[in-house]
Formats: sequence, structure tokens, C-alpha cells
Amino acid sequence: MEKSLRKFDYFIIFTIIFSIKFLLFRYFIYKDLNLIKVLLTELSPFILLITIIEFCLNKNRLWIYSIINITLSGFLFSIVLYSSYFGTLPSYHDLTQLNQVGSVSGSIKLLIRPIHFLFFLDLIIILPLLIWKNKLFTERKTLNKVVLAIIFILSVTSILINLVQAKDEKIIDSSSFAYENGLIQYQIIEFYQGKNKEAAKTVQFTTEDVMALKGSTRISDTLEYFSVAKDRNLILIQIESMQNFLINLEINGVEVTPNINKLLGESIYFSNVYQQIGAGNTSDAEFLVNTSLYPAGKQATSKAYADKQFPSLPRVMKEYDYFTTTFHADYITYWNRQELYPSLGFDKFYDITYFGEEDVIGFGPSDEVLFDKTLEALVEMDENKQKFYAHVLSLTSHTPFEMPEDKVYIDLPEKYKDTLVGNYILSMNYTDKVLGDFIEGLKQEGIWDNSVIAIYGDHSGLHGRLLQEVDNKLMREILGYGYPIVDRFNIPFIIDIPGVTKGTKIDRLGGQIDIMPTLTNLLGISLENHIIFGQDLLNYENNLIGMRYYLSTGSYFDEDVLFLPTTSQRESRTYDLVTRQLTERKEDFNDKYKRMIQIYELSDDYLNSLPSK
Ligand code: GP9
Ligand code: MN
Repeated sequence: MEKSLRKFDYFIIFTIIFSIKFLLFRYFIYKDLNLIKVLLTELSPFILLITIIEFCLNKNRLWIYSIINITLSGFLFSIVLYSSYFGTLPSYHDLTQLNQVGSVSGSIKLLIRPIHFLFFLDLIIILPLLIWKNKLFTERKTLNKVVLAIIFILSVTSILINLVQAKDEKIIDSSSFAYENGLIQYQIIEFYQGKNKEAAKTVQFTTEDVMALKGSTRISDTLEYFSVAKDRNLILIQIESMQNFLINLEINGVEVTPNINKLLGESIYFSNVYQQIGAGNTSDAEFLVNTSLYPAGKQATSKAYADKQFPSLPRVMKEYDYFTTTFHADYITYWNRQELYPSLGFDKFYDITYFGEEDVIGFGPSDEVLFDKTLEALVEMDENKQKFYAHVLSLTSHTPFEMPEDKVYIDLPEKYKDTLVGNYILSMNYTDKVLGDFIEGLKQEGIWDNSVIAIYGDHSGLHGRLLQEVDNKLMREILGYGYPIVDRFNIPFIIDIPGVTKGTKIDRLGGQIDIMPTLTNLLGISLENHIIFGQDLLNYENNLIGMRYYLSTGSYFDEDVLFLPTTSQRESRTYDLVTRQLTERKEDFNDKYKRMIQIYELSDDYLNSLPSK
């Protein structure tokens, strides 16, 4: 009797432990403490596992349970940290990209809160108790097999009903889906749907159809700025983590980005442009600006479409006799770029093997090395009378923004010391400084006047739980209001055509998807037979842009608002793009929401229909 009770103990104890862990998990992610929901959604796979163990094992069950318990604790703990960094629930795709954890690892210490260790509390208390018990009762006897069989059948049935019902449901918002169906079932269905993608079909739509879905319109009959930069080199600079609020920002009378600010006097500056990356972060920004298509969303586009050949900016520029290159000081394998660059059709890629491992800051060689050696390569192309497109990707200003002392060039007030915001500002100031040297170099080498120089940010640097109380306070001081998500996603986009552009600020809505068509118009390059999802920001208005992964699917920016649909965590809401604040607007946002989802479907269909490399 005593022995069978002991076996029964395991069942009960681990069911309780797993329930508490999922309750904690759902509290951290959804602020939900509904135990019934945990039992109904999260627990069935674990009850099934426990019954199988009880059926099959007479020995070592405690160790098996403990391994499952430790794995589950680590798994839930990592998902909570991941969600607090990325603001979204990871899918199994993210687990297949663990070599990319460098994006987060430098920031983990900023994300962990003591309360997160509750996931491991039982290991300290319960494990020694159970081990001690195990020594007292070594003989084993299986729990009543009939009871086990009933529990087994019930849990299998509940999992199957759940999977069959949800398997073809469209996963619009992964965290809502996981909230309703359970974390494990969500992963299974995500995997199932990924494996059962519709076969590639030829697409039946045009860019005009996309424009109609967006509601975009031409500003005037004449095509402004068309071909004004014909045959010039294109130097497109992507600045790591650069947000728009830095532009013209002064702290105690000191400019944070003086070199970029100086350019504004002779550039077109788009101040109302937003990041649109998916799970592929930096590499998705590279994809967006080179294709004007939507990224895959839940996984890096460079992985999801690794085998595809994209119609792209490099490819179309090659038709106009440009030599196309990309410069990034990291290893090319990061974000699967060894596949992405051939997919995009670049002629040549420069990675760490060219830049060398000198002057490493954080992720890799410093931006100083990047710009110096990029300049050398550009000078060589120029000397060979080769017009070029150079996509240059900076890296130093990546989280956690820790700069060596000798690379700090401005003094910030004491209150910024050792804060995320302070470090962010110092690292952006560093990048601006070395960018300024690069610009000087281009001028001295005679390349500047014959080029178009465009600059934009890949995504936010200040986000989520990385920000402590002190950071939020500093941001409030900097912006003059609390730090809203509109400002988080707002990136600058600047185009300088020396001798042509004058200091012009445009606050028309745009996204990274619009960068390619805006540039091709200036270069006099036709995209006539291309399917693109962006638009030339100098000639079209009434934009509609979306962002996957970091915002729930169907969220959109239009000329007035950022709209976020209802999710498991919050009711739908809108932010005014002028005041940056939450609005009380109650009109029907459903129409544009549906159109946004349709746009993603078309972009996915198009990507699926493309030929292999
Ligand atoms: C990696 C670098 C950083 O090569 O571009 O990527 P991120 O973490 O910003 O996606
Ligand atoms: Mn990045």
C-alpha cells in the first residue's frame, strides 16, 4: 500500500509541479493566473508523458521526471526572457536558430529579474526531498493500470481533439494562439503548418493590385526627382539599432549625431519611417531594402527562403551595369547570409575574413575598421571606373552598447552613467563619428560628388524589458513624453545626392519596404516588371505598412495611426502618429487590418512562387 502510494506520489507531485510552472509562465507572458486554463491547455502533453513513464518504467523514474522538470523549467525560463526581449513568443523556428543567440546573449543580464528564478525554486526544495525518499523506498510497484489507462486515453483524446480542431486555423498572433491552445500544441501546429505549406503556384497579381490594397495614390502627374542621380554610385548605409529620435538630439548642448545632422542640410530626410523586420532582425532589414517584399515573419527570411532567387535591387542594378557589393564585419554565416547574399544577387560580399579580427567591440570588428576598409574597396572600384552599389552594414551600436573608454567621444551628465540609454547614446555617437570620417574619406577620394548616399536604421535599440526605471525616466526627459512604441519603431531614412538635394524634411509615412523604389526612381532605374510591396516615397502617398513578429499580425501604420489589433494580452488600440500617444479613436479599423493581412498573403505567395537559385 505504502509503495503504490509512493508511485502515486510521483504522479501527483509532478502534475502539481508542472501545473505551477505553467501557471508562472502564463502569468509572466499573459498576466493570467487561471489554473483551469492551465489544466485544459498546457497540461495534457505532460500528463500523457507521466502516464507513459508510469506504464513503462519501474526504475529511475525520479531521474526521468527530474530531467523533464529541469528541461521544462529551463525552456519556460528562456521563453519568458526571449519574450521580454523581443516582445513576442518564440516558435520552434527560433530554436532552430540558436546560433543567432548572440543577438540576445549580451543583454541577458539586463533582462533577468529575481522573480524569474521561481521556475527553479522547487529544484532546491523538492529534489533533495525526493532523493531522500527514494532511498527509503527502493521497491517499485506500478500504479493501478486501469486508472493509468483511463488517464492515458483521456489525455490522448484531449490532445488529438485540440490538434485536429486547430491544425488549419490561421495563426495570426502566435501568443494568442498559444494562449488558447497551449504552448506545446502551438509548437506542434506551427511545425505541422510549416511542413504542409501550399505548393508554389504562379501569382496572378501586379504591383498595381498591391497599391490598390494599400490605398496608395500618386502625388502629382509629374514624376518628381526621376533619374536625378543617374549613373551615380549608390552607398546605402544601414546603421545598427539606429532610431529616429537621435536625429538632431542634443544633450546638455552636445549633439549626439553631429555628422548625420550636418548631412541633413543637403539631404532629403524622411522622419516618419518605421522598421518592418521580422524574426531575422538585421538580416531582414537587408532583405527588405533590397527587395521591397515583406519578410517571412516568424523566422529569418534568409532561412525561410534560403533556396530562392529574389528579384532585387542588386539584380536590377546589374542590368544597368553596376557592380554590387555588401559589407558587414561579422561572419557571413550569421543570419545565414551565405545563402541570403546569393539569393539577393550581390556580386561580392565582404565579411570578417576581409575586415580581420582587429579592434573588436562586442559583436565584431569596430565600425571604424568597417568604414576604413570599405573605403579602400570602394576606392579600388572607383579607380577601375566601375560604378557600384555598396550596401554597408554597421555593427558596433548593437545591444548592450558597451563602449571601451577610449572610444567615448562625448560627456554625458552623471545621471546617464552606466544606464542603457546612456550607453546607447554613446555608441550611436561613436558610429556617427566614424561615419563622419568615412564621409570625409569619400570626399577626399573624389567619390562623394558622384554618389547617392542613403542612411537608415535597421531596428530599435531601446526596447522591452532592457529598459529599467531610470532609462524610462531619461527617455521621458529626452522626448518630452513617456517612451511609446511609435518612437521605438521610428527609424530615420536620409538621402543625400550631393549637388542635387537640398535640406528637405518629409513627414510622409514610409517603411523599410519603400527604400528600394524610392532609390531606383532617383537612379532612373525602372521597376516596371517587378512586383514590389513598397512605394516611391517622393511620388506616392497614403501608404499602408505592416510589421510582423514584433507586432501582432494585422497591425498597421497608416498616415494617421499605428493600429494594434486585440491579442491575448491586450485589447486593440491605436497610437496617433503625430502626438505619439494612445488615442480614444473608436472608428472601425477592421478594413485596413484585413487588407494588411491580405498583403502579407500576397507577399508570401509571391516569395513561394519564385524559382530556386
Ligand atoms: C549580426 C548583426 C546583429 O551579424 O548584424 O544582428 P541583430 O542581432 O541586430 O539581428
Ligand atoms: Mn541589428
